[in-house]
Amino acid sequence: MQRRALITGVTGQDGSYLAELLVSKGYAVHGLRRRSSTFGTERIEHLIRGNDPCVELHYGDLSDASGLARLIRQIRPHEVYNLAAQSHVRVSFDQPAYTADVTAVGTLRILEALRDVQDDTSEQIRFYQASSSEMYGKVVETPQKETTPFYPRSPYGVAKVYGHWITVNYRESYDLHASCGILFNHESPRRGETFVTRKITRAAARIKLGMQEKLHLGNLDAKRDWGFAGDYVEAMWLMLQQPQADDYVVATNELHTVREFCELTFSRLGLDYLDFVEVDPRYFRPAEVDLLLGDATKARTTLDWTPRVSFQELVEMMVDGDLELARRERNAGGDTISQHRMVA
Ligand code: NAP
Ligand code: G4F
Repeated sequence: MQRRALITGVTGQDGSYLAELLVSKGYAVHGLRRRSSTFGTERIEHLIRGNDPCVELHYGDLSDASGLARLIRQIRPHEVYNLAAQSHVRVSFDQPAYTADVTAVGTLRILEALRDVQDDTSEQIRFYQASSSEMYGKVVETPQKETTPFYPRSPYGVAKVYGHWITVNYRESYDLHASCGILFNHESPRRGETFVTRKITRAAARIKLGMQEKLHLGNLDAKRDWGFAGDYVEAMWLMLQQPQADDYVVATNELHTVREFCELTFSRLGLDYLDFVEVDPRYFRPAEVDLLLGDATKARTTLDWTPRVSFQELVEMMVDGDLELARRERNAGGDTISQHRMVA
């Protein structure tokens, strides 16, 4: 029988890579999309268009409990991947209540729908929760692993801690097959344009082509463990193939600063970042996460998962993608960036 999967957040970076992976494995893939005045499906156009689309989209929102319950009853998925979230840390300081409603309570709404439908189905539905290294925040040990205590530093991080623990609680209370992937930062050419890596590669490519003069950033000394999103969605799928649900750190165990990301990006284009990058305090956060470094030993030994794309390859992939995009924009004679002065 063909397995059915439901992905919330299918229009986002990870949702698009996960949908591709599940389609390649023969799943019937369903995706939750929220209503917007624009299409918002750029990352998955190749999966939803044509006579025989690979992914079926359904309108819904993590704030709408009854809609989520109805959808889950209708699809009866074998696997549910909860990737939807207000996922921007800086924005969560501006929209803390909204972030809590979607990123924290939204997870509970899905778990409640699963708990109800689980009672009248013979097969156990498997659930994946997108937990985050941001939960470690002001880290109490390095590297961080599954047993490291959480100390979140943003409304987003706090909301993710709730989503994490409510998932663990439903696993222990109702025998749900519910797993949390504690994923460290992962990027790609499909990364949202206001996350720091994509902001850098996008701006550097435009600077190279004379379409932009400067790049304004916040804390250049922040350290992160950056991997490739395409590698990380494989870990999500592997977690749901295990006989027992559990929680796993997914990371590269390599540390780099924002400054290093700038250096590599600009040098790929034959430029020196010092000539173009300016620090703008508007991009500082009320509370910063200085360092995140993950220990993915458990994912490596239990899931047989290892990252394939190196840091250097990731930067090159993103720079090359954005150079191509900037060329297309220039040739079309337009400037499609409307948000590069937004504070995020
Ligand atoms: P992303 O690109 O920002 O995608 C977020 C997705 O959630 C989008 O599809 C978005 O829809 C959807 N969404 C937002 N609010 C919603 C709502 N109220 N109802 C339904 N859908 C909603 O994020 P990502 O980088 O792919 O990350 C995927 C998940 O992993 C997120 O939960 C994120 O917090 C978590 N995570 C990410 C990382 C990372 O480094 N990327 C690391 C750890 C954890 P629109 O397209 O309409 O905006
Ligand atoms: O790219 P960022 O916005 O990612 P951040 O805050 O680490 O969050 C991302 O990773 C989390 C996993 O740990 C996810 F859960 C979350 O959903 C998201 O995907 O910022 C990275 C670092 C920060 O320290 C920030 O202060 O870069 C620093 N930074 C410096 N200048 C900047 C900027 N970040 C942004 N977005 N914009 C800047 O101009």
